Amino acid sequence: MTFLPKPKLHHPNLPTNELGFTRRDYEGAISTLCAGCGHDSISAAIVHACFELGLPPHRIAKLSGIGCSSKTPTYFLGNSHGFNSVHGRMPSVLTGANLANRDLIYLGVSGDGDSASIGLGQFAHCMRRGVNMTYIVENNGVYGLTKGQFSATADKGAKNKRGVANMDEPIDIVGMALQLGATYVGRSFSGDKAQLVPLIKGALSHKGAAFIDCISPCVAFNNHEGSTKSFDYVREHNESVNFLDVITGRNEITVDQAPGTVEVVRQHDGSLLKLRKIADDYDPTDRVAAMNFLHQHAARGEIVTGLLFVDPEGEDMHSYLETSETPFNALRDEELVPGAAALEKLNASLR
Ligand SMILES: Cc1ncc(C[n+]2csc(CCOP(=O)(O)OP(=O)(O)O)c2C)c(N)n1
Ligand code: SF4
Ligand SMILES: [Mg+2]
Repeated sequence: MTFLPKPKLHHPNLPTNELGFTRRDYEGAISTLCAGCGHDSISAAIVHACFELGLPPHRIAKLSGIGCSSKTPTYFLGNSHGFNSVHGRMPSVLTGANLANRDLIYLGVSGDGDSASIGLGQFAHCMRRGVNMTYIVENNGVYGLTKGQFSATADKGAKNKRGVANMDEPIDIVGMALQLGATYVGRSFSGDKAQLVPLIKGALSHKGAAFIDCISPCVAFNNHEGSTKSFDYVREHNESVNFLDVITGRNEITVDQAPGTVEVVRQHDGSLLKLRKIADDYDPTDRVAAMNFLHQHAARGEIVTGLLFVDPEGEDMHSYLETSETPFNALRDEELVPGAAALEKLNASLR
């Protein structure tokens, strides 16, 4: 069985957000993933982020591909729109939905196999087109659903459960997202909720392509010694560049840390990203420097996490394409079918 509804009952005094919703209103069905799977922690972080941001669940559209990671939208945001697409095809389905209705908040959830193996082309084009979305890859370095084969993000030399080493070079999807023009790029770890929740909140508030690579250990097939995606390995090699706090609304904030250690970035929607620096030399608004930093640390075997790059003035696909501001489902017949005279005029302009 893959669908277990949660009982509707909850404590009457659960805290509510500005819309009057409790956290339960952002949950989904009971998870059927393996106990301890990193993906379940990411689902919990998504629920937490959407609750704290006070997002109306019916304004969110969650889309995914195929894999254990892509099953997770069933386990969060049960009152939102959902579409479980084909393996590696979430980005194009989401792009189409976004073109037809720019008013929804788009959340794409995928796996490392779904995005870096079969769906690599889809991932790349969605980033370079600046589709307004939050794109989360739940990265465990294996195809969990099909019993643990190495995916394209597995590190060279990493060993599988039987001790066989992966001999292919890994694809660094964070490096790719930076190079391809994503305007919000972060990496986190499913075991670090304090880092992951604000990172997701910042991404959901961002206008443009927001990408989060979240290392999410597969306890069934890739959590042993010799793996570079296990809980122990990631904890030991995690190099966080900053600590993020997201403040919504347009109120002034007070900066309580020593000058020079806190950076405040105002996003398009007025939300503020308050970044407490951990690495002194790290500038999250310099794309090229972020790429260099990432590669230098990767060569040392370190996994760099935090908000790695943000362009708060980033544009999205709609501004380049000058598409309809009104969702197609709200357009009237005469706007959708402008008639023979309009068609004739258009054809004449192309002759
Ligand atoms: C076109 C197609 N090819 C192959 C498969 C088999 N398949 C299902 S899930 C999967 C890999 C999933 O890996 P990932 O995206 O990393 O998700 P995880 O299960 O690790 O979370 C594969 C190869 C499929 N469903 N469809
Ligand atoms: S097989 Fe791995 S990825 Fe899939 S649910 Fe189990 S632990 Fe998670
Ligand atoms: Mg995987």
